[in-house]
Amino acid sequence: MNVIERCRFLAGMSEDPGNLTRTFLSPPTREVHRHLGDWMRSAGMTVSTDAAGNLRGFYAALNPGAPRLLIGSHIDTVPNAGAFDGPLGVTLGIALVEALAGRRLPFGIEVIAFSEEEGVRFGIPFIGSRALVNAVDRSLLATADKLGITVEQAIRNFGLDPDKLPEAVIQPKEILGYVEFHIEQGPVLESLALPVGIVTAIAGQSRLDVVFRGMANHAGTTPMHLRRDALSAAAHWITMVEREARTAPHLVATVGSIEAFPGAGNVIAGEVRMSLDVRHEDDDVRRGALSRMLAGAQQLGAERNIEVDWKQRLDQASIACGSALVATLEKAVAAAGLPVHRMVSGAGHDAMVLAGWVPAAMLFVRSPGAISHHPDESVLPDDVEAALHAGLQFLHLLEAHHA
Ligand code: HGY
Ligand code: MN
Ligand code: MN
Repeated sequence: MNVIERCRFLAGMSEDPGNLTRTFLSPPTREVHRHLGDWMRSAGMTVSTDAAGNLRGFYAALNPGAPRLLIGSHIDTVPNAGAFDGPLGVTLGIALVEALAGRRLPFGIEVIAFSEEEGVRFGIPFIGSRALVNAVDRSLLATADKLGITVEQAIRNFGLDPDKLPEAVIQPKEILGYVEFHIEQGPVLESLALPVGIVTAIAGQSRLDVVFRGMANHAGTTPMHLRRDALSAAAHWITMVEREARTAPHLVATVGSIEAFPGAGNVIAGEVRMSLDVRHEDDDVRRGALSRMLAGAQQLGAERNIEVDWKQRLDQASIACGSALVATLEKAVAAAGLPVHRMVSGAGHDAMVLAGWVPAAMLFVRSPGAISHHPDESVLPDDVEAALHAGLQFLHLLEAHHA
């Protein structure tokens, strides 16, 4: 199977029959590990699973003790996902090692399938890559999902030992850097008719849980002026969030999930629980917009006698990707005969977690129709070939540099 066939094959491993949903260490993850592990071993890698559930394939260097290059991405998905967001970066990493056909380099290669990047199950993203930078702390381990299962328990349920998390941590002096191949998940490369793009920065993101509390009451007997309707207040606030997000270029804000309680058609909603996701490559712009959105919620609450509460789940600073590693990736793209286009990522990636510890570089692959986080997400075979070619040039340039 080629890279695309492998991604589509893995997409059949889901916790929801009929669509692709694979959250942190859910049962289908074990099947994905089995197939990735087989492909890694047949490419000459030794395979292990760390205490955060990251599957790690190691391709030894010519000389023991040489540094290693990390190539990775995530294998968890959003609900009803596409086949390529995450798995493309892992299967491309394996394909690069396969292309070496047993030839050893002056550095090792570690291909990593991160266990969790989307943040779907626990509301906190990057659990897999956080383990590599020693950022899975007690409070994260104690975070519970909707069923009350904590991250720690999910790790144990998968047969892993959270006490071994320190063994997952990388030593920066042993690492050349981290490179992640990823679909762009946006319209830029397609609009420019380009196959690949070099990521120069990854937008920062704020993720919150927001609650509006009014009072449930009878839909038929409660006059409009006597209501404390949490859902109509939330509706006003969501349009306020959208209006605020339109005030600055590249600023985006999304209320992606909303639950109304008690959730009956003949009962005024007494409580509404929403998510809020705000992003921008400039952290001041993002945080400024967020504080105006929250002030707007409080203003609405005061006007409508609605209690407003929120819990910040994530404040992930934006990162710039400008290391020598990125310059080498640019040279590799040019050496592969491809146009070099630099761009910002609106989506978050494991690279932003690792960038705090080691040089990180990302190569985007065009997303046809700019569709992602959707079953129609796809990639073009020629673009995957181009990414593979650039990846091999990248290894070649690193080899020359470290010979
Ligand atoms: O939401 C994101 O930015 C990514 O898909 N985790
Ligand atoms: Mn992704
Ligand atoms: Mn994603």
